[in-house]
Amino acid sequence: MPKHNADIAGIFEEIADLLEIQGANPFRIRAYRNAARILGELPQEASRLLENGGDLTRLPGIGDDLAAKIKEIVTTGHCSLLDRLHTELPPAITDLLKIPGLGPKRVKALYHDLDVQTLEQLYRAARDGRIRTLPGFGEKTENNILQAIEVHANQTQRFKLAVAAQYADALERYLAVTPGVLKVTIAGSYRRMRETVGDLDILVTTSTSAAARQVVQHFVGYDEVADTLSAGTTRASIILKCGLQVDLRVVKEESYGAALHYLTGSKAHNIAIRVLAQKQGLKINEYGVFRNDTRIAGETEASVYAAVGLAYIPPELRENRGEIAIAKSGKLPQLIERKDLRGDLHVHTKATDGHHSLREMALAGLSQGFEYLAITEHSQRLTVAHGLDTARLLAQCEAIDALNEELQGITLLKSIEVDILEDGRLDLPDSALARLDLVVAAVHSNFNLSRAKQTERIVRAMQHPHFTLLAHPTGRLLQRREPYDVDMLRIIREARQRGCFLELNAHPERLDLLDTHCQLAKEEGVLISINSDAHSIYDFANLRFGIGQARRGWLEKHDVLNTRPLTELRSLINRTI
Ligand code: DGT
Ligand code: CA
Ligand code: CA
Repeated sequence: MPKHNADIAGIFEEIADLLEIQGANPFRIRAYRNAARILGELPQEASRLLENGGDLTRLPGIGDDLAAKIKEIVTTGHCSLLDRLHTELPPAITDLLKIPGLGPKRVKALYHDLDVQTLEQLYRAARDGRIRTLPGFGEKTENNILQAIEVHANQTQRFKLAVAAQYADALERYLAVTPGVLKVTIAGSYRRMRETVGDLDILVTTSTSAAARQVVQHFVGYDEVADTLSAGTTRASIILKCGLQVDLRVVKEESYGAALHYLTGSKAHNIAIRVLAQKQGLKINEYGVFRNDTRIAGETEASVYAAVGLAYIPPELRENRGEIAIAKSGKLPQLIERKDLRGDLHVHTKATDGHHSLREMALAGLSQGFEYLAITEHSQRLTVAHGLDTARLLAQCEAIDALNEELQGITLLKSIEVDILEDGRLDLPDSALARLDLVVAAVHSNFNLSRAKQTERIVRAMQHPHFTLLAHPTGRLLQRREPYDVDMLRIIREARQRGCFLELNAHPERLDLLDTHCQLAKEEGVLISINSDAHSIYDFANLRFGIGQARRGWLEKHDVLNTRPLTELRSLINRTI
């Protein structure tokens, strides 16, 4: 029975997709998409809110009808509207949406005009050149579809980190209260904070073998289990109803560190460590570090690293990307932590497509321990988000000035998330931008320009005297839209030359910049701003994933712009070049 917010959000997304394929009223479709987003970002489980007698209609964007649907899903595990839509449309139609580049609008055209209902039929239609005949498709799109189907066929499903986190947190709580359990730790790519995970790997410690067997039984008895792949005395594998696989490993306390190190990976890191150990006449496995047959380490991860002459390497660095050599030299970075952030430079409000007022966002920022928030609404070109024109922007500036007079402990900075137009101009006049504390700029259109043109477009935007920060620099949406083709090194170097900054957007679908680009920016001396892109007071919770990504990119406190106190920030964002 689906209980987690991610399950309910998934149902609402599917409803929105199916309604759009049917050609339903756009407002109705949008309501489901908004609700899915709100649920996806809600820190508390909706099912628990209901259990405690909470009122779902108090959540932004959730009216009586949606609240009733959430309740129906939580209590029955079904949504009758979705069941009905499934009978009205071909069963495999949603598979088509998994092909990058195919949204509900295109699927609607393929279905209504070419009667394409399955991936197989899509493939044949593309191969036979029928797709290019549809209005708005063309030969290039047809070729892209063909390629995408081939890639899709070779891919196994991965889960976004934030989605996996909901299942991981619940399972962790469930196992933690199982009799005989001492420690529960989620290892694997999840612990390394990879942006997507293939499966979850859970490590549990017990003091006896009998307790271990009991934990395995308890694990396979979890009520979200759809299928048990294997269940032994110290290990088991299950598939949850959402399709996520979970592997369990139970060990004794004395092996905790060695087992955790093994299960955390990455495989490449593990292999490199094992080779290093062999050179020193040591053997490493899940049970410990051994010299001949004597165990010399294994109770903690730190003891494992120390046994091979290394400092403790944080999980996010364990990708065999140079971390072992650096650990040997004792110069590992002091990775950034959530508590180092003093503000957020990308925040929306109700004035455009956010859900809360300036005041509500300010108070939420304050409760995050922040000293400042930059208010960054969309600009006029983004009509779907009711982007601000000059007059509305200036009105908001006045509202911010007034609120700043009144607020204690937090300062709102006047800003904008201005569109970068196709030719690199910004979507508001200089006179308006000059009034702001900083200008955040982003690409929201023309994603398919050539590499040279896209790079030139962004570089031109950065040359604008008021430009401060490039938001979500690659534009990718995880599993939905590939990054646009740009020369990131050139952009990073331009930023350094002009005193600009790049964002690491912490939204779970973006996580943009990528980790390797963060590392590049650090090497080139360009500061990164880790921002939530909050559209509601709940979204600051997403910073956790941005911090994970930043740590994977080797970033330290001093590499991050929004760790600076306000006065220092002000002098950094005050462009002189
Ligand atoms: P995923 O699940 O695809 O997102 O990635 P991981 O890293 O969680 O990989 P997974 O679940 O296949 O295995 C969990 C950990 O177990 C992995 O990070 C390292 C360790 N491991 C798996 N296979 C091997 C292996 O062949 N050799 C070594 N040394 N370690 C392995
Ligand atoms: Ca895994
Ligand atoms: Ca696994």
